[in-house]
Amino acid sequence: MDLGALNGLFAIPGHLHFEAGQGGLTKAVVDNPLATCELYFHGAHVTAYHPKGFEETLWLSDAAIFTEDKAIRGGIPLCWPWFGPHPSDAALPQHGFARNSFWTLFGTSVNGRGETVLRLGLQDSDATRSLFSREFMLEYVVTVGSTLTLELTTTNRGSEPFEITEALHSYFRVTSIEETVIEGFADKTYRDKTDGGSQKCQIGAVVVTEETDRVYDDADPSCCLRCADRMIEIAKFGSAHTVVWNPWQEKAAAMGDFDDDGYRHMVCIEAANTGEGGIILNPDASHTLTQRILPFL
Ligand code: TA6
Repeated sequence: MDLGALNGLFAIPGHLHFEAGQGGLTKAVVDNPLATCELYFHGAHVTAYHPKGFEETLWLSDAAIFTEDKAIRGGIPLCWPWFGPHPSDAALPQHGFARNSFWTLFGTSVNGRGETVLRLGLQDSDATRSLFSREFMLEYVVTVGSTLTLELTTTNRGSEPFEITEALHSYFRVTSIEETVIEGFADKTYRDKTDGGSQKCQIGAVVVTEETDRVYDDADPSCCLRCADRMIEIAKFGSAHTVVWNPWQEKAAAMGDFDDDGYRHMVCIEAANTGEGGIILNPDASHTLTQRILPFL
């Protein structure tokens, strides 16, 4: 659909319009009285969220690549229908294919709280079935206000049960990683992927002083990212795990789309259901993974 038709059908004056973004990829631009936000149809990828009166909440790499065959580095990539490497076929794309697919805009609206709501979908196709031989409907609802709410709903449209793993792979912007702590994981067990996946127990707040790649067994609804003079509450629902990741200097430098000192200004906190606790969906069943981002200082 061209931009003219898209704006004619779905733009909302005072809230939302559509334009060509980086790499010529189509993006939704939200600018309402509560916040601004950008979302690319490529990967249904939120790349910016800036509640009014606060700073930009998400980190986006200065070296991010905006092409249809690559996930955008930063913002909120969608990892689905598997998280990390494919469990049995290393040739398949890391983190699945949702973040590299072109999503369809189903609808836009303003809710009773004056928030802008975008509803996008991805349905199985020959392309997806070549990677994941299941019939599904994936719906993503993004609600933009003084809180950013992300709801990713999987529905099994086939006749057999299937299992997924997934994550809302949110990259948060921090003033400096050295001044950053993440509260809410004390006494929780986690698997340390930088140490062979060994199981450990979190003592106190999470601080990042080296490559960090942890999967917390954490069904609790919220944690708090605190950096210098900023605080963000990160809540979640329908998620058995929270992933905390920072590649640190060497791994960041090895990624062409990750600016070299970017690791000092970001940390990923991801609502997830990872390999050890995938979601099994029977025919016609649905599951929703939700993350809610609330900057409050
Ligand atoms: O969420 C953490 C993680 O699984 C890390 O192991 C690292 O691979 C990161 O995701 C980024 O993955 P990507 O494929 O986006 O480079």
